[in-house]
Amino acid sequence: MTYTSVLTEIRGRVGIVTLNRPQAMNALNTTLITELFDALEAFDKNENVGAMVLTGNEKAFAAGADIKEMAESSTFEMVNSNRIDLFDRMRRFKKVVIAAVSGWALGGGCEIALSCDMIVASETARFGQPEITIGVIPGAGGTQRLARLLGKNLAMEMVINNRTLSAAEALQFGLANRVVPLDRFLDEAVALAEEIASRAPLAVFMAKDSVNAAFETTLTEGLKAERRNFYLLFSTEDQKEGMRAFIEKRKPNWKGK
Ligand code: CO8
Repeated sequence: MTYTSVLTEIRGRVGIVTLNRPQAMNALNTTLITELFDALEAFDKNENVGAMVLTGNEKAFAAGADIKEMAESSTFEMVNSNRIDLFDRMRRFKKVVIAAVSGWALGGGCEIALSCDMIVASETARFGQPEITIGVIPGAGGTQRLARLLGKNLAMEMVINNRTLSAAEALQFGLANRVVPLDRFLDEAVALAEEIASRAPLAVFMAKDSVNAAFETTLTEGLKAERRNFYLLFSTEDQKEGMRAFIEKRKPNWKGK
């Protein structure tokens, strides 16, 4: 498939999707959002890919939804456009998606990073939800994910008063997994993804599914979901292989079955 606004590449077992509208700070117009999720979906189904990295450029991961595209839209048009609905596709990916963020991750750009499974940030990364400054609020999960991740007070400040987080603050408050020098942010994210890609695929999927359950349900239901996934893994060849390899003091050879 040929894309106009994203670049795709497979490095080792890692599928990399790069947002590529640098002239507009990777503002998320309909074409970019559609291509971005199509590309991730293709990697999710590709058996040569074990994990994915989503990135932008050094200046901008993404500066939010394309303001020029939606400026004159009515409520009716926004409801009927599928722009925000496209974001829901992020939750269906079975493989881990790591956001490699440098520069601005604002509005919808911050929301995409938040909906990835992990975030590797460069020292220059800056996260924010500036929608309030243009008369709206986050619409693709920002209020919910920031409140869960950072707690009510900081989320309120970010969403209501355009408080941005530096990379160091993002690390301190648990939004970013790690902060690395600017010239290494993509390589570090790819190295982390490569490590994840080398693990038992079904166990990775179950692990991701179980952690995500913590944000969806009560503790009792979450514990049940975890236990079901744990028991289910005993029906896989990889569970037998992993445990036998430990006992036989050798590296496991995962089959993804
Ligand atoms: N939409 C459209 N164009 C943009 C956007 C944007 N979000 N951000 C930057 N651009 C364009 C600029 O208009 C400019 O274009 P031009 O050269 O034609 O004038 C070009 O990118 C370069 O930008 P700047 O000259 O402004 O660059 P600076 O380095 O001075 O500033 C900033 C960079 C700080 C990132 C600044 O551009 C900015 O503040 N951008 C807007 C950030 C923002 O308000 N984002 C929130 C948007 S609303 C949103 O995301 C709602 C999400 C809802 C769910 C998603 C639905 C799809």
